[in-house]
Amino acid sequence: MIIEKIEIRKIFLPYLKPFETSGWVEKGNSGIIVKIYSDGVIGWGEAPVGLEPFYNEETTETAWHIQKDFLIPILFKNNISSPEHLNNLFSPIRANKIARAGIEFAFWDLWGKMMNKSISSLLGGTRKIIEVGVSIGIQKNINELIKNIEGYLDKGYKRIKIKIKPGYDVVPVKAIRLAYPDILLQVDANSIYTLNDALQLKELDDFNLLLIEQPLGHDDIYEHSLLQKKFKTPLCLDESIVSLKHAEAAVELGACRVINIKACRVGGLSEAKKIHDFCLSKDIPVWCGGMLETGIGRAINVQLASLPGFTLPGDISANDRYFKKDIVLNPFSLNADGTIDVPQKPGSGAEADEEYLDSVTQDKLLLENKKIFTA
Ligand code: OSB
Ligand code: MG
Repeated sequence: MIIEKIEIRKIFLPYLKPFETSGWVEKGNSGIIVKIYSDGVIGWGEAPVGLEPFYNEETTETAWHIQKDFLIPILFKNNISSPEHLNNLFSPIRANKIARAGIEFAFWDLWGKMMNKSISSLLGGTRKIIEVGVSIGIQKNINELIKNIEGYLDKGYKRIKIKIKPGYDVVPVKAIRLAYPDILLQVDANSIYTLNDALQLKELDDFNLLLIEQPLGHDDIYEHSLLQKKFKTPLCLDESIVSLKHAEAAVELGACRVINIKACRVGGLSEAKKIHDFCLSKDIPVWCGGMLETGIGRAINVQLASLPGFTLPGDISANDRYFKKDIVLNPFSLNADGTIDVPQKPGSGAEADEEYLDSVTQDKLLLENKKIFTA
């Protein structure tokens, strides 16, 4: 398959409210939206990067650079025979997984449309509906947090995740359990703690949490294995798992009992599928994480979460939990039972709202494949 043209754009799509984690605040989606053209068909992808390198090392600017100067030239130089082939072509580029994934997602969408199959069916998905939850940022105070949770439970969300940090961990969890003894509840620390804090964290072990996500270093596996031994609650790794190799190391070392799979964090859907298959073979439950994506990236996550090993609810909420208006014409809505339907049409299922997309675009670059005109 020859890619004839590719368009990348930086967007800014404000969130309903700023999203605060243990280490940073995001006011809106500052990702890169990718549009690729081949033989009259168009594929859409999103690299969900932020303005600052606080989740991982990537930013909007680094992803733009890697895509423009390295990934797109590779795309134009080759006749790409499959998503796996694309993955092999991109593999000499170290790290920069979200930049890679943005293009890989667009290729999968295009590939699905050409094959006339949903990404879910191409990956071996088995679910037509997926269970989802909501991830709630750090709030001003506990009252505000409980009010937020109440609102989401009223809407039908069945699983709540809260962000925690030192000084805002045991107290909010205790308050939630007092108000809602039985809801599915989990916490995410985004790498803020050290092994020395473990004793304080140990209190979290008594609240029947589904899991504790990424308590220690963003690049650590070993110390998590020491911590997991002290906890009955499963630890779950997010930031630390950037490839299948990392997933294998983490599981073999006992660093976690659950893995959060974000296709963007591992370079795309092909690698995500390999991690899923490995975890399924080891009885490690996985769930689909999120990066506050627009409807374009969200559609990719929904397709991935249809695979059989995704047995825990994902951080995939309906579009209206994030944005007043999204850049797609067909946003997801939440079913009354806390699920979302998996689109069955070819590709990711997302339909871009190009007019609105234009209005939130900060910078745009259209590159044409000169090779096809000289061939
Ligand atoms: O660590 O899971 C995370 C958002 C941005 C960056 C990292 C994370 C998150 C979330 C939100 O928790 C998940 C979502 O609703 O998309
Ligand atoms: Mg996380």
